[in-house]
Amino acid sequence: MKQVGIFGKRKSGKSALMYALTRQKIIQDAAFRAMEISGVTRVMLVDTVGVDVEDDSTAEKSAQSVEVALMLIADDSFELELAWISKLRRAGSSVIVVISKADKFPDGGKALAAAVKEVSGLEALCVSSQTGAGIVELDEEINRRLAEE
Ligand SMILES: Nc1nc2c(ncn2[C@@H]2O[C@H](COP(=O)(O)OP(=O)(O)OP(=O)(O)O)[C@@H](O)[C@H]2O)c(=O)[nH]1
Ligand SMILES: [Mg+2]
Repeated sequence: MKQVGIFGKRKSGKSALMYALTRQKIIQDAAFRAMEISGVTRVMLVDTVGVDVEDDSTAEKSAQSVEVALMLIADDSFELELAWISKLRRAGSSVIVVISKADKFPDGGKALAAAVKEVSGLEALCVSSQTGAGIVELDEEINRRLAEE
């Protein structure tokens, strides 16, 4: 089964995002009954320990096995995240950059996404697990990346 890993620092919102994505799937599948089984069993979402923990070997291990990786960025110090993005790509993962807890920013995370783009050239999706903003778009992007794999 294909795996989608959720990476980010401690308390960046990884587990909340996993729950929001799962809930989104369940709601969708309730509406499209025919898709129910394939939709639910098609991918495995993998929650990980923070990339900023002292012993990040379990995150390293996950990095080797996921087809698609979400890298959460929750504030404007994101050097470690950029280093992990390179690492994930070298391991063969397709990386989606996520501005996490977007509801906490007055502009919905747009300025932070622009800063990430300026430094790395990467487009980030602004997502809030709390309000649900961007969850559908993220779900669609994950599916696009999985289709490319
Ligand atoms: N405002 C806001 N708070 C959030 C959001 N997502 C998570 N949080 C809060 O941020 C804190 C950390 O969220 P978690 O989902 O546990 O983060 P985590 O990355 O799994 O944390 P660890 O597993 O401890 O590394 C909690 O207090 C959440 O309620 C969000 O989208 N918006
Ligand atoms: Mg967690």
